[in-house]
Amino acid sequence: MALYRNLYKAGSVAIHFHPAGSVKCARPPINAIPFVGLASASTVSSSKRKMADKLTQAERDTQLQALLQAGWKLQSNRDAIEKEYQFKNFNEAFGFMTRVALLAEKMDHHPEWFNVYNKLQVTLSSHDVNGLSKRDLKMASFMDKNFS
Ligand code: H2B
Repeated sequence: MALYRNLYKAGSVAIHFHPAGSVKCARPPINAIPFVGLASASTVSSSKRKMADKLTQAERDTQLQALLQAGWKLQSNRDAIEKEYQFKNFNEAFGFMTRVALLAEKMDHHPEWFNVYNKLQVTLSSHDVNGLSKRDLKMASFMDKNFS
């Protein structure tokens, strides 16, 4: 490095700097992120929309029932579902958690979970509706689909 610095000072090396904007950055500058936060600037508030997300009895009887058949369990003290996944090792468990985390962030809906080595206990519920919502079903189905 010192050699390069000296050569650079001496003017004998053409160091190529990437012109602004030419380097792909994992995180775009904050002012380049389209602002979607005002998507809720419609007449319906986001909390009302989230309430509409609450599971109907018909959805409980069909979609929730299907998840219970697939190993999810209703908690006794709370309108929430839980499941335990077991993986080959920590790498597999954490890879799975990473894939789920990306969806969770996109949906702004985050699982409660606990991981030790190859085991993962997940609880899904929606705080804003104080119980199960369609988001929990979507998250649970995504997890089951991605579990191998
Ligand atoms: N995750 C879950 N599981 N339920 C929610 O109701 C919820 C969430 N709400 N993640 C989001 C974030 C809320 O706290 C923020 C403020 O929108």
